Amino acid sequence: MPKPNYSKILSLLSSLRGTTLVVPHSTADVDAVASAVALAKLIKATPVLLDSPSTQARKVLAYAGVSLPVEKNISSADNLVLVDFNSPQLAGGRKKELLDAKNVVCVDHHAHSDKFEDAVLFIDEGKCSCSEIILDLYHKAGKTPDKTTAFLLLAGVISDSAGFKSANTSTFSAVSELFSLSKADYRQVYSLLNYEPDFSEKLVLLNSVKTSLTIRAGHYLIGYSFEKAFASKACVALLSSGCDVAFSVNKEKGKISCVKHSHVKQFSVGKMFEEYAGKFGGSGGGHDAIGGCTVEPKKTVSALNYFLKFAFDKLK
Ligand SMILES: [Mn+2]
Repeated sequence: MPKPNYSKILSLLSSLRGTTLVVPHSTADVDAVASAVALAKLIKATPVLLDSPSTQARKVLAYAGVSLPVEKNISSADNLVLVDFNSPQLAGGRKKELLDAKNVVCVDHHAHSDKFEDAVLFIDEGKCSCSEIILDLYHKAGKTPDKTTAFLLLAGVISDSAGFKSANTSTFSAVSELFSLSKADYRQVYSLLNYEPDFSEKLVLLNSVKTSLTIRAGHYLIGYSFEKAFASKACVALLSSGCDVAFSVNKEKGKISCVKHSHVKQFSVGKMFEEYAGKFGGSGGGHDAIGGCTVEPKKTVSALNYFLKFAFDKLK
């Protein structure tokens, strides 16, 4: 993948004519809503949602005093800038409208095998959050995010780096800049992002550990379990309980998620799904340590077996 050219994408975004909506993925998380609000401010566009955001994103927006409307009429805009996603798979029930839109630009940090075909894609996989990409666009434009925008971007970086677990060196300079611009208090941001999970979530996570199956591959343990919700958190629960690689599987929907510990260097989760989900009639992608795919529901178990064997062969 060529090195992302920030000057080029900034001049393209700044030269968009007519009305522009900045749109995060379906069930937008903190990184996605922060990126939408901040980028819209930078390029004088309007941030909107496809549907209601995640609980965490709702809390962060409310704390920051920012409200984002759900836009019913996406197709009336001249341009769409999609943030924190580049695949129609992440558009939820609004997939068709986005596929039909004319001028689409994606600004993202994820790899995905099923990308918007006619869109201009700007993907910096080196960033652990889309918020860091947006901050770099501010730098390129010679602008400084205001206090509220800096706070949102800060929350975006902290939440998408999973509390710095997937951070890299440049994440810390971004975070230090955003702390001083937002004058935010770390404990306050931390407690905002680490709310008490609701009861159903606690039950799902405990059950995922209780019912998980494990495979030994050399010194490593690969765990998997079947859930209908909280997939990536269920994987993290397995990692905290001793697994090195964890899968969470939703058979009804054909969804497989995977998270691995950062000490597992033998393969990239995102690349694995990007490359092989197509064998099972689906698509997928993600990052080095976290990713997911959606396959034909009746092929879920064969896909799971394939990915378990893939991880086993890399680790044994
Ligand atoms: Mn993100």
